[in-house]
Amino acid sequence: MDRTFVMVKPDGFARGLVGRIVARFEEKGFKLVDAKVMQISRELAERHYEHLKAKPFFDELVEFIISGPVFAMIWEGKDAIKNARSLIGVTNPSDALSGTIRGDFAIDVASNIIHGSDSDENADREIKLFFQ
Ligand code: IDP
Ligand code: MG
Repeated sequence: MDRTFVMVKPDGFARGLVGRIVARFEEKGFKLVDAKVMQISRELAERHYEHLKAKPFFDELVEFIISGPVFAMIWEGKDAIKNARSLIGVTNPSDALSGTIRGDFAIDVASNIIHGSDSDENADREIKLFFQ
């Protein structure tokens, strides 16, 4: 079974969306492997998003992700990375379909409430970064 890293970002946590997001993953058929509330350090944020360092929004992204508690999770299931990304919806909530988490709960790309790993390599890397 594949595993993926998913995280409710500070906006989703502050809005009380953790329970509904966890329910969607359970309803889809994923198995919860591990989860925790945590405050991300600046160093961890910069490592997590290091592939985006050249982007104009990088500083804003780091400030946002360390601005409050997040809910970090490991989910297990068939094609976990692909299935989780389908549940989450595309990056910009304006383009995300209704029925997806970003489509239903978010309106702005800078605060799109949830992260999901985008490849096997990044899932492994992110699980190690956040859970070891
Ligand atoms: P993803 O979260 O859908 O995988 P990435 O391209 O990995 O999208 O970008 C990471 C995060 O950076 C996004 O979830 C979003 O919060 C933020 N982001 C992406 N594009 C922009 C932008 O144009 N302005 C502000 N933030 C952005
Ligand atoms: Mg990404």
